[in-house]
Amino acid sequence: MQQLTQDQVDHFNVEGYVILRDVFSRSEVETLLEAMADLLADKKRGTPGAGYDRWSTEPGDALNPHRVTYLNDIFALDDRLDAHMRDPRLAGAFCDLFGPDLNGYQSAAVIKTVQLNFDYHGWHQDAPDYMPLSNYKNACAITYLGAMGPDTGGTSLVPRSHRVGCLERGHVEVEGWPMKKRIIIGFEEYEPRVISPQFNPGDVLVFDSWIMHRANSNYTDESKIGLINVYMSRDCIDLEGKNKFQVADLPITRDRKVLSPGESRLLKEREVQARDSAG
Ligand SMILES: O=C(O)CCC(=O)C(=O)O
Repeated sequence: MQQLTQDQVDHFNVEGYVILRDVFSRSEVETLLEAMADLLADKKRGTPGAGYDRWSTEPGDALNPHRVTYLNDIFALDDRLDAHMRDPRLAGAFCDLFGPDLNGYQSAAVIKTVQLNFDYHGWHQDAPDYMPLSNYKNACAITYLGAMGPDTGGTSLVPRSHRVGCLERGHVEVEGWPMKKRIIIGFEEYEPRVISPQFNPGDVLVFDSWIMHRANSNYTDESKIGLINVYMSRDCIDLEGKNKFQVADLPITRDRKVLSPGESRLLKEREVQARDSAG
């Protein structure tokens, strides 16, 4: 079933993003928060596949006691998060954008810990990390599990910046900081066009992997969680096999039908074998 209106598809194509409001209900958000709380409870500093707050090693809040800032391949860690990645409202929206056959690219959580200055995360485009890809049909959905805005862990974007190509990237020292800040060289030109929407729990931001964006700081006393699902069209090929996540090349839909975890696994094995034997 079509999930996006033509206006929403056009908005994504022209602006490089679209905000979908109230996609997930309060109780669905609660379930996802419970899943994340279960995962975060035992993610002690140093766990592979996780990143941690670089400012503080003090205990965080009840939701995120070890101050995890990101966690990869969450679909493989909890059935509720696997089900979220396959939710027809997300997968269907991406089918409306990219066609009937989708593969996964990333399944992660970005967690803005309590009082996190996330400025170091910096302005960036995702695509330079993914390139070379065979086409542009690759984009990210963030599902917000809290009220998240400019200084409360939301996401800022530069509308229409997705078709300027990949800009040069850099890292700069900031006095007194324990880490370098990621930057886009020449970003000043785009700065006046930045938007920082307010998101409510259950809202979804879909954005093109070439758009300039930034994860915002969280100056509250509650961890704020965004679930990241990056999907791409099956014909968007990762030409150098750069993607080492477990979700890489995992079939999510075929002919718009959402596959079960078992169907996905089997099909991935078959498709990878067929590709390898074709050389
Ligand atoms: O968590 C966010 O607000 C943005 C995430 C982000 O920058 C990314 O996934 O590349």
